[in-house]
Parts: sequence; structure tokens; C-alpha cells
Amino acid sequence: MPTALTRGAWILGTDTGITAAIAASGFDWIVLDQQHGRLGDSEMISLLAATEGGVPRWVRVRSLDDGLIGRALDAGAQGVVVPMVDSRAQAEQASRATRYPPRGARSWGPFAGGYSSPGEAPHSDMVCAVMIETAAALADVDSIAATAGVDMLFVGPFDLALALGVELDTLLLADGPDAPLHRIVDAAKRAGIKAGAFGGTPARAATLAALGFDTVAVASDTLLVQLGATAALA
Ligand code: 3PY
Ligand code: MG
Repeated sequence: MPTALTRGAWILGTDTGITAAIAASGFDWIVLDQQHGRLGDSEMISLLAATEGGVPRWVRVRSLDDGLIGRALDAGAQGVVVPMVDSRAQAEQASRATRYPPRGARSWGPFAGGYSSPGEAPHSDMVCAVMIETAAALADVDSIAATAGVDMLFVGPFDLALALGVELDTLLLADGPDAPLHRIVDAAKRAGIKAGAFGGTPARAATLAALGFDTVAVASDTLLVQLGATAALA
């Protein structure tokens, strides 16, 4: 296990108690998933409030959209995971939407009171992770990785496998320097940024960690509840 490996949980559901329990279970971070999870704005705000003061919470926004990124950060997320980023231009947009001027173009709303993080400095830093999950992103991966302000490439293996026309396991097990996942890890390392990926199960997360990913999503909230229930019954 690489020393720098961090392991996260992926939250799809809206329950504050379950999310707070998972966030306090030893994971290094959690992602609140607004793209494929069931979280609207008000659920995201409740989950961020329920997990405040613990591990970093990143929000996967529904799409690359400055407004959605701003709302997640205003609500207290420490970073965003932006799906389907295809090009350097889109990576630049994600990065700029995450940062206040002069680094970026995020709008500041300190007057929003309890809704904005109190005391947040206008230049405080946030994590900008861009998802590599399309054929276009893979083709442009070095340029995306080198984009100023991009902190992490984050692979969506389900979408990437679909886009490349291969089975998920074929993508995960492909070997050699030209294998897609190797290329993504190498691009992140060359750019000096993090290489993240969605595992979704502990076994896939371990495979991804062995490939060199340093930031892996181990399981969803749903799977964690299932695993816990099964373990309790056993
Ligand atoms: C993918 O695998 O495509 C994802 O986006 C994981 O959430
Ligand atoms: Mg995806």
C-alpha cells in the first residue's frame, strides 16, 4: 500500500445519520454525489452540516457548471469532483470556478450568513478534481493534468470502460505503459498532482491502489450498510 494512499467513501443517499457515521469511521474523505446520487441542493447542505469539522467533504457536481460548483463550495464543501471533463479548456473552467479571483472566477457570497462557511477567507483553497472518463479526456490527459489549478485526475472506470468499448475488468486488468489507467496515473505523476479513482468495492479499490492511484473511493454508503448488516448477522 503506497504511504500516500487515501481512502474515501461515496455518498449516494440523503440520510444525515448514516453519512455522519460513515464520515467518522476512519475514511480520509467523503464524496457527496450529486450526479448519480439522490442529493439535491438541500440534501447536500444538510449532509455538509452533519459532517462539519470531520474529514474533508467533496461534492461531485452534476456537470461542469460554474454555478453548481459555486453552490457546493458555498455550502461548505472543501472541494469538487467534476464529471465528464473532456479537454484542457474544460479543466480550466473547472479550476477557475473553484477559485476566487485572481486565480479564478468564483463568485464570493459572504453575506449569505449561515449558508456560507463562516470566516472563509476569499482566497482559501479548495480541491478541484476533474474526472477522466471519456475517450477525449484520455487522449488529452497530459494536457488536462498540466492545467493550472487542477489538483487531481479522478477516473470514473464505469464511464471510461463504456467509452472505450471494453468491460470494466478489462480496463482494470489491462497491463503495460499504454494501458489507459497507467497512462492516467503517469500523467498525474508527471504533473505532480493526485491520481484518484472510483473503486466502489474494496476489491476494485485495492486493484486501483496497486496500479498506483493514491486516492481511491472504496465503497458507497449503500454497500457499506450492506456489508455492515451482513457482518452483524454473521
Ligand atoms: C464512473 O465510474 O464512471 C463514475 O463516475 C463513478 O462514480
Ligand atoms: Mg462516471
